[in-house]
Formats: sequence, C-alpha cells, structure tokens
Amino acid sequence: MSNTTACPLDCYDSCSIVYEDGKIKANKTGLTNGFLCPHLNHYAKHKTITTPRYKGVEITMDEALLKLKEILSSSYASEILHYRGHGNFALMQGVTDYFFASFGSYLTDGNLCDGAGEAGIIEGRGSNKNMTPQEIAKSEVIIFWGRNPHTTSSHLLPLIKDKTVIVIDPVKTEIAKNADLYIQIKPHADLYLAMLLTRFLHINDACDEEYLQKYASEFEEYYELTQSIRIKATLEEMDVTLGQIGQIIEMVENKKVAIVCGVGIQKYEDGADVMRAIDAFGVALGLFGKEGCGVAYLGSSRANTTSPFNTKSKRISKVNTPFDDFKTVFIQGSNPLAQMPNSLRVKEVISRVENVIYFGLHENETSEIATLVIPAKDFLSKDDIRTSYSDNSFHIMNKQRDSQYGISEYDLSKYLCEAFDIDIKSEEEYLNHFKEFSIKQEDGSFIVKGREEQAYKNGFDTDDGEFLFLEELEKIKSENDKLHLITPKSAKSLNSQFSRDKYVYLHSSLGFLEDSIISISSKNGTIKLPVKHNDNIRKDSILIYSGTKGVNNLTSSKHSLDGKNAIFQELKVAIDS
Ligand SMILES: Nc1nc2c(c(=O)[nH]1)N[C@H]1C(S)=C(S)[C@@H](COP(=O)(O)OP(=O)(O)OC[C@H]3O[C@@H](n4cnc5c(=O)[nH]c(N)nc54)[C@H](O)[C@@H]3O)O[C@H]1N2
Ligand SMILES: Nc1nc2c(c(=O)[nH]1)N[C@H]1C(S)=C(S)[C@@H](COP(=O)(O)OP(=O)(O)OC[C@H]3O[C@@H](n4cnc5c(=O)[nH]c(N)nc54)[C@H](O)[C@@H]3O)O[C@H]1N2
Ligand code: SF4
Ligand SMILES: [Mo]
Repeated sequence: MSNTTACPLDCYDSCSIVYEDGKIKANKTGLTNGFLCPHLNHYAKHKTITTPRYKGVEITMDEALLKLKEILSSSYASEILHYRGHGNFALMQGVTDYFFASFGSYLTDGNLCDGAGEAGIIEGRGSNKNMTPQEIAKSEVIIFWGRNPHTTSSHLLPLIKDKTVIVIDPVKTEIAKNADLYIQIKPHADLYLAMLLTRFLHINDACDEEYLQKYASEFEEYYELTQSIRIKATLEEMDVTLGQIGQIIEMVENKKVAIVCGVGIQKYEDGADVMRAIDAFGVALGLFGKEGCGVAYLGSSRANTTSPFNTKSKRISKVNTPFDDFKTVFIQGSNPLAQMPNSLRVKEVISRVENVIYFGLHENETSEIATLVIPAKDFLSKDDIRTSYSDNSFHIMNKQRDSQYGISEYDLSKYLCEAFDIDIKSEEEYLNHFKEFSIKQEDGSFIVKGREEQAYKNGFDTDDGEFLFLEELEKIKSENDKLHLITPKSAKSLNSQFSRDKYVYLHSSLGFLEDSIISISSKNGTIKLPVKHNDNIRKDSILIYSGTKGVNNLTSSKHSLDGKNAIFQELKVAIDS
C-alpha cells in the first residue's frame, strides 16, 4: 500500500501527504514543500462521529442503511433532494450524485463560494483557466486583491519572497502589513478601482497596445465606460487616493504582474462584474498568456476532466433552497444550517422536512437536527483522487488504514444502487476513469493532462478569441448609515469544520468594550457575540469569520446577478445599542 495521499479539504493548496507511523506528514515535494496547515497538523484532534443514529438513538451501520432505504422507498423520487457541499473536495464524492440522479431525485444548482467571480471570468474570457502558483512564482509584482494568503493559501508565501507586493483589502491582513503598497479600500468598491486603474493606465499610455489590438479590440468602448465614472466622488466613495492609483500604475508598468484574487471581492450581487473589471485591467496590461503574468482566482478543479457519474437531473438552488418542497433531504459533506446564507430561513424551511439525513464527519448544527445521521469515513480510510483548482496537480489519494467507523461515499452509493436496481460500476473503474486524466512527471508526481502552464497564449476562449469587456454598470443600492459585514475565512477552521471562531471583531474606536456581548442585526436576523478589538479593520465595517455560529443569520439568500452565487457581504448591519 502506497503511503501517499492528499489533503481532501476545500483549499487552494491541495497538499500532498505522507502517512507514516499513524501520522499525517507533509510531503517534501512540490507546492507542499514539507509543511501543512493547522487543519491537517491537528486533524486527529477533531472528534468525528463514530455511530449512526436515528431520531437521536444510536444504531448500527446496517440498521442505518436499512433505514435510509426505507426512507427513500417511502418518498417519491421527486420528493427527494440531494444537497452536497465541499467538506471533502475529492472526486469520488460525486458518486452519490450518480445514485440520486439515476433515482430521479433533485440535485442542486448554484454556489456558496466562487460562482459570481467565475461567471465574470467566463463572460470575459470564455472559460475559467487559472494562473497557477508555479506561474505566480515567476512574476515580479503581485497584487493580492481580496485574497488572504496567510490564512487560505499559505503555500504561496515561500514563492513570493523578494517580490513587490501590493494588497487591496478592507482588512489589514498579514500580507498587507508587509506589503510594498497597501490600499485599505472600502468594501465593495473594487469594481470602480479596477475601472479607474484601467482608465489611468490608458491616460498614461501604459496599456499594452499591441496586445489590445490583437485580443481586445473593443477596448476603446470599454475605456469610454470607464470615463463615465466621476473621479473625485468615486475616489472618496472608495476611500482611495489618486496618488495610490498612480503608485499602482508605476509599480506594475512593464513588469511581470500576477493579480491574485480571492472570493472576498465577489460576495456581492455584482460580484461577476467586479471580477470582470479586474480581468479587464489585466487585459489592458497584456498579462494573459505570458510567463509570470496573469490573473489568478479559484479556477476549476474539474478542468480537463470529465465525470463518469451521469448526473443529469432536475436541480434547484443551492443558495435559496426551498427545502420544504421536499419530504426527504440528503445532506452530504455540508453544514447548510450554518454555512448557507440566511440561516434563520434555512432553519425554518428545513424544520418542515420529514426526513433530514446528514452524511458527514463532524457533529454540527445540521447533524443536530437530522433525523438520520450516517458517519462518513475520513479521507485516510478510503481511496480517492484529488485535482486542484489552483494548480495543475493530480493526486492519487491512497487509502491509508482500515477504519471500523463510517461508510465511504462509494460504498453507500453501491448499497443504494443495489437496493434500487440501478447499475453501478466498481470503485476501481471509477478511479481508473479519473486516472486517465493524469500524466506522470519526471519527479514521479502527477499533473492533469492538457492543462496549460500559461493559459490564453493564443487569445481567449470566446467566439472570436477576443476578451469581452463589461458594457454597462449595474446600479447597486446600499444603506449608507450601516456597517459593512466582512465575513472571511478563519485560520483555525475550514468554514464550519475544526475550531470555529466565536467573536465579532471591530475597531476599538467604535467604543464597545472587549468581551462585552453586543447584538448585531441586519434585515434578515440578529446575532449576539462577544467583542474583540482589531484596529486592522475599517471603522465602517465589522468582521465575523465564516464558521462562527449564527453569522449567517445576518446574510441574504438572494443570488448574485450572474453565477447563481451566494452574496454573503451584500447586506449591511447595525449594532443594536
Ligand atoms: N484556513 C482556511 N482556509 C480556507 C478556508 C477556511 O475556511 N479556512 N476556506 C476555503 C474556501 S471554501 C475558500 S472559497 C477559500 C477562500 O479564500 P480567500 O479568497 O482568501 O477567502 P476570504 O477570507 O473569504 O477572503 C479573502 C479576503 O478578501 C477580503 N475582502 C472582503 N471583502 C472585500 C472587498 O469588498 N474587497 C476586497 N478587495 N477584499 C475584500 C477579506 O478581508 C479577506 O482578507 O479559502 C479556502 N481556504
Ligand atoms: N458567513 C459566511 N458563510 C460562508 C462563507 C463565508 O466566507 N462566510 N463561505 C462560503 C463558502 S466559500 C463555502 S465553500 C461554504 C462551505 O460550506 P459547507 O460546504 O457546508 O462546508 P463546511 O462548513 O466545511 O462543512 C463541511 C461538512 O463536510 C463534512 N465532511 C468532511 N469530510 C467529509 C467526507 O469525506 N465525507 C462526507 N460525507 N462528509 C465530509 C464535515 O463533517 C462537515 O459537516 O460556506 C459558505 N458560507
Ligand atoms: S487545508 Fe490546504 S494548506 Fe492545509 S493541508 Fe489541506 S491543502 Fe494544505
Ligand atoms: Mo469556498
């Protein structure tokens, strides 16, 4: 049995792991480079569910499977919803989609994560191909734009030493503290900053004209759109100075530039437009298809692969899910009661569902209300494959140990397929299907076949190979007397897995005492949390990390205008005195 596997978590880095003497260790090769992060360093400390239960009573796995079969038999297929999240990012997780789609049940559509930004990327470029960390390593200047690498992509850090770093983030993050230029932009002002940067680039004759003629001939029209922005008022609105815009342009001119974006920029209704405007700035600089240049985002872990799981099915929103349209909801690898927007709505509608089945590793808000709880096997106890959304690596996740607890996604699907007379291939056949997409490198590691080192070398994947610019601006209204809610990722949790944060962070000058409990509310709900001061946060914002219990009482279940994504930072909040 090979002792290598990979981290299954929804994370840019997709670390390669060696399992030795019952311990998880970092592989010394590639991006992993000998270190993991707190999640995997302390993986064994986090208690997982060992015993299935039905209506609060512990039962055996055999009884649980029988119960599951009974529940599914007693519902019409169209009364069943399969709701799957990304607690484990490996490819075999999708095998349950195969069962539920074949059974005739509903799957979900839309995204809690990066879908708005991805929609913007596809609208402009025609596809979503990422700039990899290996390419970022070759750049001279990096702009971290709404990405917090110390927390969410720490394996980038060794690659960017000695580079010029610019950070655009409303929170003064670790990377911002050490940046050559830090812009503490007002939340949700990035669209205008990206457009003004492009406008001033043009005014300064600093655009890559040759590139624009070849791959973005509509640039003049876009430039006109950028001219519709009133400079003085917009600078004030963004809390950015003309001097700072000049500094950015000076720093990026004629340099190899990587613009590294995260989900922070697109947790808003017009998230797609924000991403597209940042891409347009990259296009004006001629960054695409060149070594060490480009715009990085979350890419797609599925790029250059196909699924062996036929998942054609009816689908309903993953963001604003009408759970109560269903008699039975099967939740896998997700904690929707905490992580979906507008938790109070979710709680209310899910309370009307007769059978809520939770198939996961940890106890949480969702396992608490579930009728039937089925523990999964952890990644060390099952075979799988992991592709990355950030780089081109392909990891075979070899099973490392037998576990008496839980059931794998494949075994559960096999049981259900057999129970309901649906054909299913062997686990090995599915794994082999995925392995076909890999190619071995000289050092023995694998990458995904056909993914390019530098994407868009010969133009874009739009119909005519040219970049499509934004043509108009959405008018987004916001309440000016309230505070922005910043709800980013925490270092010690992976969304709601592991050690979850429990505070609200705000600037000390707002006048609330440390550890005093305050009540925060939005149009949708209220949450009470103890205060921690943090002067790295703007005075017009408060910060509550993803995974904090109750944070999503405050958020909206509306979709982004493009990309069917959640918009966790759209609603403003007030502190009730
Ligand atoms: N430790 C840890 N790592 C994780 C995760 C985790 O929960 N914990 N989650 C994983 C997942 S699911 C994802 S999607 C990725 C996300 O990885 P990131 O994109 O890095 O995630 P966030 O922390 O949500 O947002 C990044 C930054 O955006 C900033 N930001 C917020 N609003 C704005 C804005 O309006 N404009 C600008 N310019 N910046 C803004 C935030 O202050 C934050 O510093 O991380 C993955 N990695
Ligand atoms: N306020 C706020 N809310 C957010 C965000 C935010 O930044 N702020 N971020 C959003 C984003 S980007 C994302 S991606 C979502 C994430 O939201 P979810 O997808 O709900 O993610 P988690 O909270 O990590 O829950 C993962 C679940 O998967 C289970 N699990 C882990 N491994 C396995 C396995 O191998 N098999 C099975 N069956 N289960 C497993 C865990 O036990 C846990 O219950 O949250 C979104 N919600
Ligand atoms: S969560 Fe990310 S950084 Fe941590 S071990 Fe997994 S892949 Fe690596
Ligand atoms: Mo995410």
